[in-house]
Amino acid sequence: MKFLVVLLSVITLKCLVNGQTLIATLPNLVGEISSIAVPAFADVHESSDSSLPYADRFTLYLSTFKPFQLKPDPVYYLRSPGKYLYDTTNWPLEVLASTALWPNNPDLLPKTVVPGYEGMIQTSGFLVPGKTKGQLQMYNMNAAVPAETEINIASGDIKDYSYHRVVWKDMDGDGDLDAVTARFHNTVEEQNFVWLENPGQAISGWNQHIIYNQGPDVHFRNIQLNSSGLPYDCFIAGELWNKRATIYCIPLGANNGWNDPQNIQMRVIDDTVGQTFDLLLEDFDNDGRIDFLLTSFDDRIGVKSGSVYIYEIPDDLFNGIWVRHIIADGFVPGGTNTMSPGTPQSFYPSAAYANEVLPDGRKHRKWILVSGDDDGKIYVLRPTTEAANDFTPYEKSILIDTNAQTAGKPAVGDFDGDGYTDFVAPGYSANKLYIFTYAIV
Ligand SMILES: [Ca+2]
Ligand SMILES: [Ca+2]
Ligand SMILES: [Ca+2]
Ligand SMILES: [Ca+2]
Repeated sequence: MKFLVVLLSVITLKCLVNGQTLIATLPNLVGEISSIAVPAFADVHESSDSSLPYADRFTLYLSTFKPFQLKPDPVYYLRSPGKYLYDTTNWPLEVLASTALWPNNPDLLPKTVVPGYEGMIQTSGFLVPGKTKGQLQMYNMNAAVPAETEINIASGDIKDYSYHRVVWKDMDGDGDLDAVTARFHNTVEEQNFVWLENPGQAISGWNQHIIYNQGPDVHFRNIQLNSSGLPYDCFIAGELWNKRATIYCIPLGANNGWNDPQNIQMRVIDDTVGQTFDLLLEDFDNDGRIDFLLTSFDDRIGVKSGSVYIYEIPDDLFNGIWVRHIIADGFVPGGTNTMSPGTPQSFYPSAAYANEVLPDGRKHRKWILVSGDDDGKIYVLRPTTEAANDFTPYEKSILIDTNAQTAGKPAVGDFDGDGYTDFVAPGYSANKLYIFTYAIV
């Protein structure tokens, strides 16, 4: 009997080990779409209406831009992309609007922000002449013609600003979600970390409140963390123009919150890794502690190479050591005034893999999808171990080489509900969308 139990355990263990090793790192290419020029940032949002059939809950957004064309650039959308996953010959992508100069990521507009609106907020603007006036345009995707619901909540801008991300957060404690964003004017001349005050209705020109000047400019995220046992509300940023990763915190519940500069404690996490770009705040080794993942491009002459880092967040945010690990490197962009890599996103290849319990009772570590941006490739980074406290470099695999200058930012999700993760990956310079799935096709 004892022998049988041991034998069964060995068999079970072997199956699990085999099950893990058998999962392919890369998904299958389902098809390519060539009908959209210069596809840049893709994102898929899920409706709050869970009564909809699964595939109909999702809308795909795709921004495009032409740097040297002095007119607005189209943003496209596709409802229920999962319905078209295996039929890439004729994707019914439609123009949502063509009113933004250099649209960046189409960010989520949750239903709870303003009454009657649910959908997307389109960030825009960049440093290229003619494209410097960005906007924050909200769209109600429940409307029959979403373009008619367009509202620019940043219409009060008195200068040209570039916007890349909106994080929804109640910044004044009145119960509604305000728009927190980072922006820059004329690159190094001015950066603002700012929030726009929700007026409680869908109108343009929200009141603006500066959180911090000459700091966050492009990408940032919000997180609650303890420092020396005390709770803080924090933003961590990759400051592109200052070339530093930073953390800004206030004591949780502090009087006047983020609106009293005296409340803000700021620390430079790292100013030695070049042009810091985008980040994730997640527990990447499943040890119960949030970690900080950063993409950055070392732009020094003779280096010109990008990396993906994970930092361990110390018990003391302001005095402790943020231990840095390189999980992937060697991202080399082509051309000049270019950088690599771009935006990272974490994912599991399937629901079964996400839910699988390992022999020690823990879950699999998440994988990372990262755009190579100006190296023209998109990558999958897979942990080489499931162990906690082990940040040895990840396995770096090329998902797609577009064989052109710049790749875009993919959309990730299970769009058709078959339990397998799907990607819509833009090849910006290649003028192609690549459709992948982890399902066996
Ligand atoms: Ca509020
Ligand atoms: Ca309000
Ligand atoms: Ca961790
Ligand atoms: Ca799927």
